[in-house]
Amino acid sequence: MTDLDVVVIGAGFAGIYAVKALRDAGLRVAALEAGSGIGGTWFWNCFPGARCDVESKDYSYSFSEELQEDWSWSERYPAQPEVLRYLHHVADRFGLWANIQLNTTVTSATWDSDRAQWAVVTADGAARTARFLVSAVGCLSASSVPDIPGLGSFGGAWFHTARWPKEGADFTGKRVAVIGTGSSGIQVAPEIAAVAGHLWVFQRTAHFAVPNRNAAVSPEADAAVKARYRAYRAQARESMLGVPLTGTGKSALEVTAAERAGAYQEKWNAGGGMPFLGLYTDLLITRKANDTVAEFIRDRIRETVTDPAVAEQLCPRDYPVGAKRLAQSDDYYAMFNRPNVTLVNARTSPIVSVAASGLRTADAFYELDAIVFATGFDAISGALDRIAVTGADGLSLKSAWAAGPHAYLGLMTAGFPNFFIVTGPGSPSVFSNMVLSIEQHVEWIRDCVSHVLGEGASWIEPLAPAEEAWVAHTQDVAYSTLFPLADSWYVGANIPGKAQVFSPYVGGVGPYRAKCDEVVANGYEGFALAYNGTR
Ligand code: N01
Repeated sequence: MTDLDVVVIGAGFAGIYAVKALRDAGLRVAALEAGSGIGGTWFWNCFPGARCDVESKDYSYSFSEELQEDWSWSERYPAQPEVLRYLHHVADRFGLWANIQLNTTVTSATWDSDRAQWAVVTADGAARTARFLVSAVGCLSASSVPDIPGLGSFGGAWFHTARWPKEGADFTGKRVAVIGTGSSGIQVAPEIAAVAGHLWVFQRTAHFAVPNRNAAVSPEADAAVKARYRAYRAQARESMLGVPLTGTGKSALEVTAAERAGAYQEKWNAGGGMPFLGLYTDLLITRKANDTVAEFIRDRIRETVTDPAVAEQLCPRDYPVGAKRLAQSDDYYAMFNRPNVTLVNARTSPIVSVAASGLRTADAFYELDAIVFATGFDAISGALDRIAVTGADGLSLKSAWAAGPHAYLGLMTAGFPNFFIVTGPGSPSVFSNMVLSIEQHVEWIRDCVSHVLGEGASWIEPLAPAEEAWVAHTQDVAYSTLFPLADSWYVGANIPGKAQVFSPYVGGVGPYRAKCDEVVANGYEGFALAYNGTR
């Protein structure tokens, strides 16, 4: 008998719910978590300004009506500490701590076909066996620091936003560089600018950002959400992004310029990225439609930033709005009006090296006390790449994914029996409200595990042709949109040498859920069960 029925890797939103769901299904389950606390992305990304860009009423579990009732969010867009408090509340409320092992980094997982089990080894040398392995490592957990010569010689302090020190960092009066202007850089820079002596923001690619308009959630608003939560959640599950949105249902090009401008302004005033992109049906489909919203945002940047030359540099031009994650901030662009903030063009003047006292670009040297890397992640496959996962016949996941990560329905990949990936490549994952997509995957996995056990089978794995057909479908859907037009982490373009494949499924969470349900209704179509260890 194996030590456990299921090993779950990670204890963020996905791992926590996997523990709850699998344990409730009567399985012996443990989540192994590298961090010293639960929370995953919300544990590691504790940098100042870290805040969710999905509304709290959406970015929360829906599996328990009692949980929904007894938790009240304080803000429309929750800040990192509140999300972490929520996850602690969930672990306490459902008694999950006994099934979670912290400070436990999984280093390898090896499938044994003879025994029909996984052997999971952790950094402390301990080994556990389990029939099923569930990856809940997250899409954005392997942080990426660019390989800049001389970084080791830097005499000041340096940080990565996704490995922020728990004790915090004091930038008061300091000379600070922020490198990177994606969602993380856009959130952290204004916080640093507020206290720093001087802040240089190194921008390689300008990024679109829209306002948050964050606000406290009043008791009345909280009660109103709770009064119709069940119907609201049902709507979310059928939606495109996992959040009910009210768009116009029209093409951006079929309305007048004045009507469009009015609609964009309304969304700008209301705040939030998803409502913006859902406004017209073709904003993410045709460049001409997208250009209308791009120009609207560029106009707001020009209106906000007083130095016209700086404003122009902050105007993104290289990619369609939304093809990189639309950032949200109420103060990022205005920050450039502060006398202690300088924008550095790291495209025309790339960073070349770091020395003891600062950072050198192609044409200047910046004396610094601290460097903050907001340079993102080896996304989607990076965290699994850092674990030696070996499937049947000695096949390593790294080699199976050498040409880019892939999985049937984003859930399982051929050659890796009884191995499930929560929000894996080929699922809506990062193109949706992650919590909703996590719940759907965890419930699907729980039911699949119960099915395998109920059938008396040794294992389940996808058939290669089914996986290939799904991957081809995800590509077709992606390439009918504007998403692949950006050099983004969605395609792996941010990691030098990484194979570039657009892996998330952008066809919408509603259609995706229907497909997953249909596969089950058709007797796990595209999957094969093995009996008595025979493939
Ligand atoms: O990372 P990114 P992120 N020299 O990859 C730059 C989620 N998230 O951590 O675009 C100079 O988006 C790079 O430049 P370029 C969200 O899904 C959510 O900000 O490659 N610059 C880019 O500007 C998001 O999309 C929230 O030219 C270098 C930046 O670093 C995802 O996480 C908050 C460089 C990286 O941007 C990732 O966001 C935070 C170099 N050598 C994150 N290397 C919320 O919920 C990289 N860059 C709000």
